[in-house]
Amino acid sequence: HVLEEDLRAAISAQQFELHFQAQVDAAGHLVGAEALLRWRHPRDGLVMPGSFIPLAEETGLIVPIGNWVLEAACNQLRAWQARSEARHLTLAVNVSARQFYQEDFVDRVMSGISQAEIPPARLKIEITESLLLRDLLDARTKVGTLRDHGVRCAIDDFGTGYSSLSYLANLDVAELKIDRSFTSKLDGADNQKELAIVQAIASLGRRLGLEVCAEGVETYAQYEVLRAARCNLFQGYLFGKPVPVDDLMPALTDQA
Ligand code: G
Ligand code: G
Ligand code: MN
Ligand code: NA
Repeated sequence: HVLEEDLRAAISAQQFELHFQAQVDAAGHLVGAEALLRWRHPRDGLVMPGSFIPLAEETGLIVPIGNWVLEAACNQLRAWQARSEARHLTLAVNVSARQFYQEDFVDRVMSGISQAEIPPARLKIEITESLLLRDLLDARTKVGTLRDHGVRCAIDDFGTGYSSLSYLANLDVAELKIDRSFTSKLDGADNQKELAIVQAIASLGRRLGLEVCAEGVETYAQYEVLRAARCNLFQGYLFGKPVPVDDLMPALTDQA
């Protein structure tokens, strides 16, 4: 059981790290990754976000933790920029409502980018539908300002929250991430509804000029269905679990 004081200690002891899950294109080429937070606990080993993010949100500690995530992501992008084989990779970070609605959130993002001297288009911000619901006006301003600076936002777990299609008309988001609850049923016998939903999201996204990422791709059959639906990014255990950076692109670390 995680306590607030444990979490505070973890921040000052710098016990957080990022793992990376590959994102590939329709040809199976690595095009980017999602950064996923882990807590390297001195006694309990690797602690997953489900065990501490809720408390971090409740206590507000998600703000300093999230700021660390942003900075670490920018630093990783900086390292990739120095390698010709990795220079094209994008990195997506998850952002909690509490962090996103801080007054200085956009400034934080932009100062992380400028300190790391990375192209803003390499960083993506993942937000959820429920986050948008909290203050649509502020969200719209923040998403728009980020986009003006070249930073793209993705709607995570798309289709599972209180989806309002008007978000898509009113927010300058760049990507939809189809929730894995749809993906996981695509190769089952009774897949008609999920298939229709995925095809509709993908074609809506295309018509709106958005990227469409399918999450939770575990089988080749799912990948084929999603490619046929014309999703353009794919993420899931088929391509790799979240791993430390050195395991994301082994070819990259061999040399150096
Ligand atoms: O693999 P996984 O257990 O890592 O991730 C579980 C959930 O934790 C994800 O759905 C994601 O939304 C959340 N999460 C992962 N990393 C972060 C992070 O850096 N910040 C926030 N706010 N949430 C994260
Ligand atoms: O941010 P988001 O809620 O999408 O977090 C991704 C979560 O989904 C992480 O916990 C990650 O470990 C998990 N995940 C990623 N790919 C797969 C997959 O192919 N199958 C399953 N079951 N979970 C996955
Ligand atoms: Mn995510
Ligand atoms: Na998701």
